[in-house]
Amino acid sequence: MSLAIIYPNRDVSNWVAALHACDPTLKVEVWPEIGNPEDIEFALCWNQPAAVLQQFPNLKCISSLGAGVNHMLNDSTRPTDIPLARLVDDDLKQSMAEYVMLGVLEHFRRFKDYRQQQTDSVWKAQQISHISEMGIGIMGCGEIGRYVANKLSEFGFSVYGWSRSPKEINHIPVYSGNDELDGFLKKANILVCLLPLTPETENILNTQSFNRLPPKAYLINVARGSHLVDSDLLSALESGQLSGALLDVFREEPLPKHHPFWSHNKITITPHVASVTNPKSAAAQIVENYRRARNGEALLNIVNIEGGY
Ligand code: NDP
Ligand code: OXD
Repeated sequence: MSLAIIYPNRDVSNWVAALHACDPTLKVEVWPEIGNPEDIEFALCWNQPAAVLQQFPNLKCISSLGAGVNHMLNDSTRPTDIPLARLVDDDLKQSMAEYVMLGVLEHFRRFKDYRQQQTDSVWKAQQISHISEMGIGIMGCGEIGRYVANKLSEFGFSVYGWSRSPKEINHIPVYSGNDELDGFLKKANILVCLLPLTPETENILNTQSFNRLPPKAYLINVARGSHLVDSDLLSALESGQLSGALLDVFREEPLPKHHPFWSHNKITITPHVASVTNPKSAAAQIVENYRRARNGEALLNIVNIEGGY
């Protein structure tokens, strides 16, 4: 019996090594080189091709290779009677916190202006507000959002959260539900999207939301490209309602060469690298989940399929 890694067009030797470091006896197969499909009990997937999961009649668990599961839930060929798990991982949280902190500080300390000034040989100090006056709104206070919120708050920013259900995070005010969205947005000089992509959150970064933010707000989207209405971002940058954006995720990835975001001087682009799963740190929970699935025990980090995350 074995575990299959299904990650098309990727060298997954680091995953195989990390899984074997946790359990040298584990039989790992890498799709499409699967011996007997009946042996596969656990599928570890990222961007699996349609219908691939239907080949395995003895599957006991499907797991995302990342935190997000929208790619799995959108696969209409996924066997719906098999439980779905995802990754919750300390390295993933830390790495996301590094990325968001960098984006926040770069904007707050006006480094883009200084880069332009260097190009123009201009010596001029830019005005900045006090760190405590810089409101940062974190949309999505789950495993990653909560961690990022705490790091920014510890650093001295005024941090606000927004989630579906009410919750408490240390000294950070958390707004919840659609009724409290406007109250949350109006505090956010920098808006960070860390929501899962669901039917409720798709297109949530739109003109209406941007207009609720303080003027010249800054957007950081590290969640999914389909949270953002691309044309609404371009209009908000044009009008000055938004002063800039840092985008790590896009509706189509890789971002097509002709896309207007590439050449926009107020947009910074990274290629979906805000937080990349580290096999060495994530492998143990996968091996443990495989053990649990085989023994019929409750799985770790199970996805609420109805809720969409
Ligand atoms: P979680 O599932 O732990 O957290 C999701 C949060 O979003 C929860 O706080 C949840 O609220 C909130 N939420 C969900 N739906 C709504 C809604 N309709 N309205 C308001 N709040 C809502 O996810 P993670 O923190 O682990 O990951 C978040 C996302 O980050 C992933 O789904 C993925 O898309 C993205 N990601 C991106 C990476 C990158 O490199 N760019 C890397 C890793 C993740 P509640 O707490 O009430 O349930
Ligand atoms: C994830 C991602 O969801 O890398 O883990 O986007």
